[in-house]
Amino acid sequence: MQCARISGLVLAPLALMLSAGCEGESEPVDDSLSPELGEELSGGDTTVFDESREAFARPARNLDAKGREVFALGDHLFSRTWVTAPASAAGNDGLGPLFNATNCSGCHFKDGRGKPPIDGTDFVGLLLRLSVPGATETGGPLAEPSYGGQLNPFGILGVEGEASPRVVYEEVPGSYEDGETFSLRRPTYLVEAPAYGPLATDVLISPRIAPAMIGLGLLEAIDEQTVLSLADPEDVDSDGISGRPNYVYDVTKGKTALGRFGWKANQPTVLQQTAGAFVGDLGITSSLFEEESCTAMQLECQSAFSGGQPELDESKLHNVAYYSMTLAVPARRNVGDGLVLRGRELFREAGCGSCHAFAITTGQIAGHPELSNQKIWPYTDLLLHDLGEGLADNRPDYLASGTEWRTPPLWGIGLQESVNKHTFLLHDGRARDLAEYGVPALLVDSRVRPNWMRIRVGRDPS
Ligand code: HEC
Ligand code: HEC
Ligand SMILES: [Ca+2]
Ligand SMILES: [Ca+2]
Ligand SMILES: [Ca+2]
Repeated sequence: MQCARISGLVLAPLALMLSAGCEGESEPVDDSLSPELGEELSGGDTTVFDESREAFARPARNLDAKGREVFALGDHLFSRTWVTAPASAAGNDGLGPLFNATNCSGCHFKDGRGKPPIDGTDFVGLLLRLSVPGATETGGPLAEPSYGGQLNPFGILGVEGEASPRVVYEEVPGSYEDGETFSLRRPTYLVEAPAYGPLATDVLISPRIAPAMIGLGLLEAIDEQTVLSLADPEDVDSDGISGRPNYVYDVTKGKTALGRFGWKANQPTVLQQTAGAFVGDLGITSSLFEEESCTAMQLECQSAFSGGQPELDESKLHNVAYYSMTLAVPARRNVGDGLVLRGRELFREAGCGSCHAFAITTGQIAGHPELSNQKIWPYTDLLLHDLGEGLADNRPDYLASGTEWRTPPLWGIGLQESVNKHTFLLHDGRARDLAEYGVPALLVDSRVRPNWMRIRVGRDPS
């Protein structure tokens, strides 16, 4: 993240609170502020102290030796390249027939965040979820009839990739109250050269960037009751914030469960998200999702070689899920720094913490003593919030409407630039830097704006 002057008087310290690490700023600071006990331990005892490019790639600090072995096995599977079946090394094949990438780290590069594609480059790191209006019997989005629930740009030999997606950005100018101008990007997605006929005329497209992989097991370890205690769907306390839970289908339990993962809290567990990524992004089946994602139109896809029934055995699936759950959160830096503390106060006063919740204590999670009963600082409530038309994808996902998004955790976000060499933020990567995430964050839906505009930042869009 950059340390340059950020537009508006307030964003700079806010940015610093999240990114921490700029030096040489000369703003007056309030000496009475001090960090809370353990505030730097974003992930409790799991927290690692690492600011390097590997900051998102470490196992939980308190993980025992046995856990570290499983972590290492999962790590290998997360970054290895999968190949087409049949391959000489049985158990390592099954890529495709349709896919988005050949390994998990192709999108979650260095266990961090994907980079939105620039025109002319391969469309990885960002994927397009597809559906048509309506819902399945379990309440999920209804897949687009010819292309399924996700656009897969690539196919194995003999199977055509689904299309060539592209994104074009429009610059939308705006200005702050002090007259300084800014420009925000508004993306439009084009699905060019569709190989299986035209897309449904009422197709709904949700662009989603690959999020960082840190601290996911801790988020799963938060008791459902704790999440629900942060919800206020009818805004009974009239503070303008009305977070509500998503409820989604849990395949293993065979019933509905609280949604926690994905940009719309559309997945209940890391295990299900992992199995979903294997089949949806790589084309690799597992016990949770035994069917390849070929639609009725995709005949070559249906008759392609399989890498096994299922392709991924149970222990491999378990190891990758375990890895995904135990990637550590790096510590917050410079928590005692005057500017950082001032940023924290502004963050609080502006009401950011009403959604990006401060400290939460995890509950008990089976098989993971290292994640249980930890005081963590995730800066998320895991709830859905209506952010208005500007950020809408207009594609419902279980209970999430077309304008709702799950509050993303902010832990570690200041290290994104070191790890991923870019500063793009938000669900589709449209925000190019600090100032741009600040602006959309402040220009949301009028129902939430009045409260957290108590500090007057940015321009009123109306
Ligand atoms: C094509 C890019 C891509 C690939 C490849 C990919 N992912 Fe993801 N991943 C995403 C996107 C996009 C999301 C957000 C999904 C959503 O919002 O529905 C995500 C979300 C996740 C999450 C939940 C994170 C969170 O904060 O909610 C986990 C866990 C995950 N992926 C694991 C994996 C694993 C394991 C693999 C390899 C089997 C993998 N991913 C491969 C793009 C990718
Ligand atoms: C009403 C709840 C709410 C409030 C209040 C709120 N946010 Fe957010 N924030 C969200 C949601 C939801 C997103 C995801 C939006 C998206 O991806 O399109 C988000 C995204 C972000 C992101 C980008 C995260 C990422 O992973 O890309 C940052 C940074 C951020 N908010 C900071 C702030 C700051 C600073 C404030 C206070 C000025 C604030 N937010 C207030 C709900 C909120
Ligand atoms: Ca396959
Ligand atoms: Ca597809
Ligand atoms: Ca409220």
